[in-house]
Formats: sequence, structure tokens, C-alpha cells
Amino acid sequence: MNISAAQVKIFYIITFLVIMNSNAQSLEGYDLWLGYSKIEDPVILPEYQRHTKSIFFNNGSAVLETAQKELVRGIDGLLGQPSNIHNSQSLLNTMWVSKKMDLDKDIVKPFKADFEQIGKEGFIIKSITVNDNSILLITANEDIGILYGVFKLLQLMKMHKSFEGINIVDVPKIELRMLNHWDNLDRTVERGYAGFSLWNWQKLPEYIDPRYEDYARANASIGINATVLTNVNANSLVLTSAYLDKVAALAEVFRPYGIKVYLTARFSAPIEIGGLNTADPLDKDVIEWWNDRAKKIYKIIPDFGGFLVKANSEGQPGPQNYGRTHVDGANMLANALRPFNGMVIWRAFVYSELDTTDRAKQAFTEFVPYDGNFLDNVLVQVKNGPIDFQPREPFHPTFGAMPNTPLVMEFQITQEYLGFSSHLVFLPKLYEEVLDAETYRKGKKSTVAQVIDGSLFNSKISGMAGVANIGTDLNWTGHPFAQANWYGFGRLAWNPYLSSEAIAEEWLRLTYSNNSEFVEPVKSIMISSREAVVNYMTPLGLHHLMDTGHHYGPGPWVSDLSRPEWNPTYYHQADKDGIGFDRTPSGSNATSQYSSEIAEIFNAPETCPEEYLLWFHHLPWDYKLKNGEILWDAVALKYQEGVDQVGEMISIWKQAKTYISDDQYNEVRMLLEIQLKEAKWWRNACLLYFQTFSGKKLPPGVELPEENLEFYRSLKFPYAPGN
Ligand code: GCV
Repeated sequence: MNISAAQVKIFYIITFLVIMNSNAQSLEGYDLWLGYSKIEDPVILPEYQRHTKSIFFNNGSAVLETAQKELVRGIDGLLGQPSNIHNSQSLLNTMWVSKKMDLDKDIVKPFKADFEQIGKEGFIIKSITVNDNSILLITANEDIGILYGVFKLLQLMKMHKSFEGINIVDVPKIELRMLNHWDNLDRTVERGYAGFSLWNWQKLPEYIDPRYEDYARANASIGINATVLTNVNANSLVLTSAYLDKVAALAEVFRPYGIKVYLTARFSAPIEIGGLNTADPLDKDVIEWWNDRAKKIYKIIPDFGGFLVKANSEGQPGPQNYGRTHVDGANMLANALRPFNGMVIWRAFVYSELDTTDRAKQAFTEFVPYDGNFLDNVLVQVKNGPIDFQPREPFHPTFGAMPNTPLVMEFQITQEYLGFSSHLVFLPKLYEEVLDAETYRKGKKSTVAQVIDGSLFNSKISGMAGVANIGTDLNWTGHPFAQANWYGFGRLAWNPYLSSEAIAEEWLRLTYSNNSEFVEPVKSIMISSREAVVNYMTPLGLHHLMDTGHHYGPGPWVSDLSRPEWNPTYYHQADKDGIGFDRTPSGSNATSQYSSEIAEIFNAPETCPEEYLLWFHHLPWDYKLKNGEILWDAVALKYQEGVDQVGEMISIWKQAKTYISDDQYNEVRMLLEIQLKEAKWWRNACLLYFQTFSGKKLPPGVELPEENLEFYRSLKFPYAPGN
């Protein structure tokens, strides 16, 4: 057979197209919420073409260069044609992107108050008229504001929002908006469910994975301005020169996106890498060692953010090893960083094997007495609830109880106790619940959000941290909808008063489609997903029922671990008389750590919100709930409700099929099937186990478990990820 040159060429073209196509499919999700495919809407497209006809971009710094690059990338993609960008200003321009200091004074004058409001990081997007010409103005006081303004503009375009009469003045309400990576130097990620760590320490500093920049873009696009690269269960090696060079290389990639790097500081580093025989924070040599280390770090990374420290918690070393306090430890490090404007973020996630009181009380007990004693470059980072990132916890009582100490909110974006990256759980719903909680520390309207953004006590600095769910998986987060948790964390760190519903809608439109027939039903899946997981894992205030170590699946029966508070039986306290943890004055009295108004509500089972009932009360199995159900029936029905909610999520997801690609559809469909299977597993295992105490039958409407209790108890997961 004779094959012509033309046939060979066609063969190669077809092969190339097939490869390209399969690549495109396997890269599904890599773009996150930043995909810029051409806008086809016939109404909005001409409007955008008009506004972007001639763009004046006032460049002049690395951050501005990034902003220009992002603008070009976005507009080229969305409009399907190269953008027309100039670096000289004229009245023929249809868009100006320029800092305030570079704008004509007469232009700026009418918006003086807006510029005062936006501070260092805010921006203005305004439609203005100059000599009868309509111009879309993107402006800010500083370079970083321009970058944020550009990302906002592109997001508006992706959501097909009209620019007619646009007038946006936006500024972050929280200063430090940071990701905490629990990434180890061997690239495993503690509680990570999306592959390995992005940081390729072996090849750094020479090899710069292009993904580092994509990571920075994604973060900057939602306003994240800080990243802690390493696990709080820290390794001192990262503070050695060889690693600092690698950290510096990452810092260089992130800098043009306005992101500072932070590291976790292992308290015993002076011993492990400094050759000293103590890490006592009051020891002269130790102080000198840290001062010296800080100097070294800042020489290599001049804008280094600072240290995040987990001390005297879960086996990590700390000042208490030397009879010193958290204040001694934090202030010693703060003194070392202070000459360089570095910050110390000291975690309040502590509970001790020597303290036999309720674990939920311990962080408050240890930290609140130190209020006002930390140096002003110390922030104390507190988890959202008093135990540990459970599907639902009441807010941590420390919020509002330390008026003289800036408190950073620590949320978990990764899903350690929430079905890993197999379950669709939209976490901004959880974040919103915590942020909106009333502390009553300064009367009504003293919410956790007001503590965090510094407005309640006039704090000098404010912060929100999220434990990242990012890894080397192609779609970054394992579950495609887990991207929404990263996105939503960033949005709430920017503005803790946003509604989770608005965030869900934004994310869906930016990631998938603007079609309301897609957005509305899928948004309802996201919004109900958090309550679903609470119901099928830990309803009515139950908590920490997860199997031990890996925290995957149910293990309410676990009772043989060396520390009492590591056992689920410690938390549910089920016996033949009832279930729940008594945290009222007749029990551990943890309620006394809240303001009296809140304590009063929590103390009485009649007024305690039912979602926290068994968190605060030990109640008999036949205790009557408000709706007349007895407690046993209510627990069982809640487990069933959780399973039913996942079933409902699956049937709603079917409606999404016509609006997205088959790959996008099938990936989520398969994951939802896992979620349904596991929701049933949770229901069956927990109900069979609790039934051994209640001795009661399952109420009508609750499906009978397929297996017996022994089966569920026998399941082992030695290779569950994230350990
Ligand atoms: C990084 C929980 C997790 C640990 C985590 C710890 C913490 O206990 O299970 O993996 O350690 O919280 O937040 O320090």
C-alpha cells in the first residue's frame, strides 16, 4: 500500500488533535474559577468590546506588571481577540487602569472620600465621564489594589455583569488573609486529601514549577495575601540556610501577586539545628540564636511574613517544657522578628494530657488570663470551635474574651472530619455560622466577625487563616466542589459579612456556567450540603465520633486510647440513661466561658439550640424535643435525614447534566455516590452502636442497617490518606 505524504500529514494532525483533546479533558478543573473562555452572550459582549476598545494601563512595578498580564490574559480570552493596551493616556481610551497618584487631580477630587476608604489594598471601579467621554476607571492607592481591582473586573465580566453606571468601592476588612499549609518537607500533607504538597523542595530553588505561579494567581484573585508553607507540626530543617534559599525562591514567585510567605517555627529549633542544649525562651543564648536566625531569614527574604507556632500541643515542644509560659515563648520570637516588621502567630489549639478538665475548656483557660501580655506583633490564632474542626461546633468562647489581643480565626478548608475530598460539603456555610455568632461581649451585635475584623475592640491588626485543601491533584483540591471552599474562604477573609449563598452563586458562575437553570439547583445542593454532613455524621450536637487517627468514617465505640480525650466515647458519653456531654454547671461548666447571656441560653436544654443540644447536655433517651419526638427517635431520624439529603443532592445533580461537560458531570456524580454510601455507613454504624445503650427500636422512616455492628467495628483503614 502506498501512503502519500498528505496522508501521513493528516494522520499526524489527527493524532495531535486526539492527544490535545484528551489532555483538555484530563486538565478539567485546573483553571479553578479563572478560566477565560470566550463570552458568547450577544448582549453583554458588545458592551465589553466597547469598554475595552482602548485601555490605558499605567505600569511601573512588578505587581502592576502582574496586573497588566492578568488583564490581558482575561480580556483576550473572554473577548476572543487581543486586547488593545497602551501605556500613554488619552481621552480616546475607553478604560483607564491607574493608581491615584498617577491620575489627574481633577479626576481624583470628586472621589476623595472613596480613596480614603480603600486604604492600601482596596480598589475602585467606576464609570466616569471626562470631556463627554465615558471611561471605565480602575484605580487604587497602591499597586496591590490595582491587581485586586483587575481580578474583580474580570470576575464581573465572567459573570456577565454590566458596567453601565458601575461604582464599586471595595476594601478588605481583614488584614492578614492567610492559608496554612500542613505540608511536610517530604511532600506528604497532614490531613491533605488532594495528593502531595505543591512545594517540590528537592528541586527548589532552581526548578520553579509553573504551578507555583498558578497557585499565586488563584490566591490573589480572591485576596489571599499570606501563606504559611509548612506544617504546624513543624520540622526545624526549614529554618536552615539550604531550605531558606528554597523558601526565598517561592517568595519571589508569590511577591508580584502580593503574597508573603510565613514559616512554622519549631520551638526546639535552637537545639535541633542550633547546637544548643536548651530552647528555654529566657535563656540568653536561645534569644540570641533566634535573633540571629531572624536576621538570616530577612537577609534572604526581605519581606518574610513571620512565624506560625504550635507549641505545647499534641507533643510539640514549647516554652512550658522549661516552666515558661505561652507569653514568654511568643514574645521572645516577636522580639526577634520585630526589627523586620515580622509577625508571630501563636496558636491557641492546646489541650493537655495532664489536664483532666473538659478538653473544650482548656484553650480558654490557658490563654484568656494572658490577654494584653503579648507584644503587639503577636496574634493568637484560635480554631473556630473549642474542640477541633467538627462538622458543627459552637463558636470558640475565646472569641470576644481577649479584648486586648488580636485573635486570628482558624478555619479548616481541608475536610479532615468532613468526609475528606470525597464528600461535597460547602464550608462557607459553616464559616458564616461561626462568623455570625453573637458573643454578647459588648452587648448585642458583638459577633465573632466583629472580633476577627478588629472592629469590636479596635484591634491594630486582624487575621483569618484557613488550613489549605490544596495538593498536586490536577484539580488542586481532589473534589471539584472543594475548590469552592478555597474560594469561599478567601472571599470571607476579604469580607466576613458576605453571605455563603452569594459566595456559592459567584463560584458556580465563575467555575461552570451563568445559566440560572444550572446555578439555582446546584446552589441548593451546596447550601444544603453542610447540614447533610452534620446530620449523617454528628447530629444534634454530637461530636468527634470519627474513627481514630485517620478520622475517616465512624468509630463511636473507640474507648481504648491512652488519652481519654482521644476517644469518641469521651465526647458522646452514651450509657443506658442517655447521651451527650454535660457542659453546664452540673457538669464541666464549659458554658461559663461564654458571656452570661450566651451561657444562660446554652445551660437550659429548653433554650439551648437543638443543633448544640448534646454538645452541652447529657439527656435521657426519652427526653422530649420541641417537636414531641423522644431523643432516641430524633437522633435516628436525623441520621436518616442526612442520608436522604445526599440522595436529594444526587437527584438534583442530574439536572446539571445538560449544562456542563460529561467529564464534569460524571466526576461529581461518582463522588456523590461515594458520599451516599458513606452517609449510610455513618448512619448504620452509629445507630447500631447507640442502640446498644438506648435499647430502643429504630423509629418508622429509618432504614434498617444492612450489616450488624460487629461488621462496622471490624472495618480498618490502614492506608487512609492524610495521616
Ligand atoms: C496539624 C488535629 C489534627 C492534627 C493537627 C492538629 C492541629 O488534632 O488531627 O492533624 O495537626 O489538629 O491543628 O494542630
